[in-house]
Amino acid sequence: MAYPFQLPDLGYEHDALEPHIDARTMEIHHGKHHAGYTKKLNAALEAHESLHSRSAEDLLRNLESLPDGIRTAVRNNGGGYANHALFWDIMTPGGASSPSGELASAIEAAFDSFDSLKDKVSDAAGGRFGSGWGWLVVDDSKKLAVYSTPNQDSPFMKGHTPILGVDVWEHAYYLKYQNRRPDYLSAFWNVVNWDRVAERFAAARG
Ligand code: MN3
Repeated sequence: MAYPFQLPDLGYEHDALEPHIDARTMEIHHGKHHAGYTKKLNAALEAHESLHSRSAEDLLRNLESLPDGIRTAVRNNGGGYANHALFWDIMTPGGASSPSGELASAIEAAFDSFDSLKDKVSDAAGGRFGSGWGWLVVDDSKKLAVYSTPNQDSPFMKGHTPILGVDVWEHAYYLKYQNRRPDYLSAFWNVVNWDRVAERFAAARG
C-alpha cells in the first residue's frame, strides 16, 4: 500500500473485542485517530510525487532520506498509520490463547517461556512514560526482541520488523480502564491473533 494511503478495515466489528476492548474505544480509535494519521500522512506526501510509490514501511525505514520539511510528519503520521494497521491485524475475537509452532519455539528460546514474554511486553508497555507502544519485534539479526517506543515511533525506524504491538496511548484504553493501564494490558492478551503474529514472524525471518 502506498499514497494515497487508505484507512484499513478492522476485519471485525467494533464490538468484537468486548469485553476486553470496548466498542466505543474501537470506533473512536479506528475511525478518528487512525483516520487522522492516515489523512495527515497523505497531506505530508501530497506534494512529493517521487515518494508516492513507497510503502509506509519503506518510508519509516528510510526517514533520513526524506526531505527535512516532511520528516517529522512522516515519522509521526506514517508511524501512526503503520502502527495501527498492525495493531488491528494482530487482534481478533476468540483467537488461539498462545502461539504455536516455530513462533512458540522462538519465544521459548528467547524469553524462556510464553508467560515471560507476556510479562516483558507488559512491563515495557506499562513502563512507557506518557504515550507510546510496546513491541515484540524481529531485529536486524533476525532475533526476537521486546521494547517500547515513545509517541508513534515505529520499530521500522531501527531497521526492525514489528510482529506484535500494543498501543498504550490513553486513547487506546481510557474510556474503559481510565488510569488502569496494567488492567488494559492484561486484557489485551485475550484478543491477540497468534496466527497473524506467526505469519508476520515467518515473513520477517524470510
Ligand atoms: Mn492509538
